[in-house]
Amino acid sequence: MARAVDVTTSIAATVTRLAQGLSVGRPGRRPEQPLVLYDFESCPFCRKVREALTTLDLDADIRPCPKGGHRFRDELVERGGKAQFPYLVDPNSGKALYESEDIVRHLFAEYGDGPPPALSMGPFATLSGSLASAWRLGKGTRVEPSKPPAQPLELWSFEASPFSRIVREKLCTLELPYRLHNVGRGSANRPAFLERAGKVQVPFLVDPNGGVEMFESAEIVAYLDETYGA
Ligand SMILES: N[C@@H](CCC(=O)N[C@@H](CS)C(=O)NCC(=O)O)C(=O)O
Repeated sequence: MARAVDVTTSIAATVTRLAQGLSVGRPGRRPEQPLVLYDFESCPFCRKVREALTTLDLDADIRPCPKGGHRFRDELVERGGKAQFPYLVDPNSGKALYESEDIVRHLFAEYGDGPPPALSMGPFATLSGSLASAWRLGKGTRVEPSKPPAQPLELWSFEASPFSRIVREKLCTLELPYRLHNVGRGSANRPAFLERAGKVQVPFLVDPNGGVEMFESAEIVAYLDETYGA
């Protein structure tokens, strides 16, 4: 996909979801242990959960499960019993959940200070989330052959960021696990991010396997393809 089309359709996806997953809103207590999410980027149900993670300013360990992949799909089936996405594991509450709206309700109940926003739930969220994926012409859906990293990567991002989406899609199709650091507008994590990265700009990728730190989405995608694409 030409770069201009790539960026324009990613912006269209954000607009189609009315910029859900842009800002932090009413976060509550913080989890002690990291949340784990099995998802794939283009899934509209998974999008609802990722938007909630940004709204609640929560990090998560992402286990990408693109269609045709085995690296984490097989692990999920062993863990939960079926290949259905999203699936959230919350070691803090001892809960593991399939249904997206159950997951969003759980996240707001445990880590929020109020109910989920109306736009984050229901048929409108599913429909607009599907339309958002349609703009992306299937990106972040099907597996591409890849080599597994020895250690998970780290990505600073927020759900509505058009440039971060392009990187998340590539991490997804290559089945590369990563710690997602959400730094939406108003995030309490932004000062630490500024300290760590030198500026507040997303996406920001850290690959501990190669000692690599990068900002630019097109360069990150090229790096991931070169390093992990088979
Ligand atoms: N009601 C479920 C629907 C989840 C769902 O249908 N997920 C699709 C992906 S969008 C799925 O798991 N498909 C199986 C697959 O991709 O193999 C929810 O809200 O979580």
